[in-house]
Amino acid sequence: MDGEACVGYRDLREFVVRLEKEGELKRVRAEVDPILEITEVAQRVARSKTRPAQSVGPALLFEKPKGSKVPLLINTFGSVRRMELAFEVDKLEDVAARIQGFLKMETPQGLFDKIKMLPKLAELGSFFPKSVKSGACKEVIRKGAAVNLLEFPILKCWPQDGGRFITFPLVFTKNPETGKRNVGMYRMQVYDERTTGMHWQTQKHGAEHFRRARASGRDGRIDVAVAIGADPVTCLAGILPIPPDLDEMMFAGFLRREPVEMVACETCPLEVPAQAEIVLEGYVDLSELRVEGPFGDHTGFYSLEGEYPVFHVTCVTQRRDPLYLTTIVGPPPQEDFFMGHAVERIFLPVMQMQYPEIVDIAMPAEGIFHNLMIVAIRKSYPGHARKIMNAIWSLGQAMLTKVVIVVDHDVNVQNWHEVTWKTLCAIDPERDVQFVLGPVDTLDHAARRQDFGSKMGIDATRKWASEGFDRPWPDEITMNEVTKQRVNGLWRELGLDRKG
Ligand SMILES: Cc1cc2nc3c(=O)[nH]c(=O)nc-3n(C[C@H](O)[C@H](O)[C@H](O)COP(=O)(O)O)c2cc1C
Ligand SMILES: [Mn+2]
Repeated sequence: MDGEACVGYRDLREFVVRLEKEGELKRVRAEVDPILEITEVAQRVARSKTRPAQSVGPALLFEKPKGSKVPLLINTFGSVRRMELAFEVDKLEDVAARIQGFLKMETPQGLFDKIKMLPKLAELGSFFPKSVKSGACKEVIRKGAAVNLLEFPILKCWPQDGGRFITFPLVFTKNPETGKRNVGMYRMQVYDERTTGMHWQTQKHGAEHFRRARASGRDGRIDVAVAIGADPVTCLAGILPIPPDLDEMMFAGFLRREPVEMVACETCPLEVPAQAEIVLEGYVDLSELRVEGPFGDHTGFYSLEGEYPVFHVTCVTQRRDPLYLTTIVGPPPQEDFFMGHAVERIFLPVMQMQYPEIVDIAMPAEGIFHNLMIVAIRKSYPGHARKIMNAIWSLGQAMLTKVVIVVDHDVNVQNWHEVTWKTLCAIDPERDVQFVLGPVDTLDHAARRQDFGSKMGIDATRKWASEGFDRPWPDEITMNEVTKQRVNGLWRELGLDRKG
């Protein structure tokens, strides 16, 4: 396994120990209220004041959230460094390289090729989730009337929020037709001790399971289990934009280089990570919808109220001393920027596999992921930039991208200043902007309808004669080497170096 030892964190608390050792976590011993106060403290500590947000404040462990005996962990993944620690790599590109290694496995031709591939396939097989009989998440089991979500320090994040929200859940469902598992991170508004909202947006896999179950008229319910807090990679697996029916837990096993241990639920036929801190078991009634929201969202605005399914909790299993993992979204950049950034780095090779002309992509924090993607391509035929826009709009969750800017390969998309400068210089707006209609992000409050609206592509590549551009395209200004060398030689004599 890449010659590395298997040292996957077993659970969230092992990650906390590591973060503390690395100086990446601070404990808050004073009592702080999960109603708004924790948000304000976390914002002051964690928000970056500069851009690009490379390294910001530490993870915070609130030991005494007001009104609860359960400590609360937040901003756990809020820096590139902590993301690297979570994946146990020196840089996120190392994760991408491992994925690329697997994608590059070509279909074997002869017997020898097949044999050569076996170790890789065996390695892949060794990452499949492992069913275990029990686990730490079963230390305490409460059923029925003994269930009380209000014992947990669930945040009310922002003043106009409709209530308290569980913000870092792993929501487990099964496709009612194929039986395949899905895990998604969908926020859950707490209505009372045993009921929450289930905010799976319409294009997400959980929502699809719900619709399939409804269509087949099963007994009026779909089983749902929710895990809160597990080893860091498993926690992050809920946000991975992978195809439907590809198991997020398998992917998590691959990323952490060790299978995720799964244990059967007490009251429903689902499995959850055995090392989770807290597990909520229950069901979503197929005929029930309830008003959810408003919620201060990662757009930096409140998501409006909407009708969403309702999750009924029938059983809670947890550790004796659970940690409650949560996060806050709000005006960018927040912790979720680093989650999205990790996803961007890790999935770039997957995109390049299908579209090798893609040199790099960037999703700046202010674009909230779905509002803006900048793509650099090695352009090789007329209309190439438009082909890539359409490719982006046909990919998994990237289909929701409101604005796609396509630039030439020599533009550094990680440098927003350079992108702005060169994009604005490269366009004749009427000619180079393209609009399409299609699915848009549920959180897009400006779209003409929820989930449906227009998207814009900007072709900011150099225009070619074969694209009907009949003027010369100017060169970018740079100094020639001869002059640079001459001035290098003169430099000391000029006495222009700044002191101190
Ligand atoms: C902090 C955070 C909160 C999120 N909240 C929601 C949510 O409430 N509803 C939703 O549909 N997606 C939400 N997402 C995005 C999904 O987790 C993401 O799209 C994921 O890939 C969905 O899984 P799926 O593709 O299996 O449906 C959130 C992501 C993050 C990082
Ligand atoms: Mn999925």
